[in-house]
Amino acid sequence: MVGYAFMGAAHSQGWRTAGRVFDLPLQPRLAAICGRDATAVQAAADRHGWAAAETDWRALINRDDVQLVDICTPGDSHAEIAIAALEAGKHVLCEKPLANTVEEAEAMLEAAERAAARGQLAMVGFNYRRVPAMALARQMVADGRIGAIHHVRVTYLQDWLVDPEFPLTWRLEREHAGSGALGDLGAHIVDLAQYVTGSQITGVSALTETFIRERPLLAGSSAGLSGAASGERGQVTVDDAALFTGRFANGALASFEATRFATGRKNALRLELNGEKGSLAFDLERLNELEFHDQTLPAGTAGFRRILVTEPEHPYLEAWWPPGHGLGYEHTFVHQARDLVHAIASGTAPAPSFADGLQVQRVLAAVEESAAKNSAFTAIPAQE
Ligand code: SOE
Repeated sequence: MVGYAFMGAAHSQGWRTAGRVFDLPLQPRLAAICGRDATAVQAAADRHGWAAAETDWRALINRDDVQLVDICTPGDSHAEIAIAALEAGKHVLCEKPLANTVEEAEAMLEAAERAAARGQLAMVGFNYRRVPAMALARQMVADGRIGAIHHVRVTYLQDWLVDPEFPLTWRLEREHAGSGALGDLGAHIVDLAQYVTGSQITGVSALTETFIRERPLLAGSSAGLSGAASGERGQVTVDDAALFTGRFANGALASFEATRFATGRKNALRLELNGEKGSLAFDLERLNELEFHDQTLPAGTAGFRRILVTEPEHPYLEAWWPPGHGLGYEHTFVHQARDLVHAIASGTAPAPSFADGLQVQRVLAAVEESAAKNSAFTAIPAQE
């Protein structure tokens, strides 16, 4: 693994737990973790159960005891590390968004395609696909339970930037993060909406805004999302919020909202689909539930009902607790590890692929292009 902050910790937990909960065809071995600060990376190795610590990612990807490289660094290093790891013969898992630009994502896909010919796999870490209720929603859509979809409504709301004194961490710098709420949160909901509907976004009209343009610089390194502020100030170079409407290839109209300024909303991802035969609604803050309205029932008894997604027949639930004993955020990373191990063992291309990651990147780029032209409709080239 390269990187050991928030996502590194979440992925580490996934790798450590997957083989203890699920019967896996291969056992993940936490060989080595890498970061630039020798003391901090050794502490991360000890805390998360990695056998060794490295301070140079090139040394890590060339280790003989490493077969899979998991990239949990800021977006500006994804392309370089992923391409080098694939060229070094390793499988790759890369945290979302796949890259900071469409060009980088294209180069990563090319490297992944060359590596696939040698039997190597590459996957993007869109972990919310692995919420059981989201996998169930996708199945229900594919089974025709809500029929043709008319509306896709998705929001991802957080509030950790509303304080103007919150320091200028890497997530607020374009050169490191690529974009702001758009790439960090918008990437998730674009991927999730395309995953659940099984259809792609073909164009968008967007607005973005940076509400606070100057913030205190970081005094040292960041921890989690935040860090200590210094006396100096610097420019915020990414969006704080992105709103966009879109069209799907299946004919649906969609609306998306991604913001870090929704006071009181901590990690509020909501998705609602309205189809000719019914609707589905999901709220990440109640992630063991999926709401379903069946329009084919008599009007007098129809209406949203809550499916408690904790039955052994539900996706991923066969190995967990008895019905009603719910899961949380961290389990999505366990499921991600499980799915990738199965893909590696069977030699099957995993999803979301780098092609899926590139498609999301194209949507993000179209959002920025549209916002720069005051919400002009911006088409997205179709992709296999
Ligand atoms: C911060 O906004 C963040 O940690 C994202 O970077 C993650 O991808 C998301 O899962 C939770 O919020």
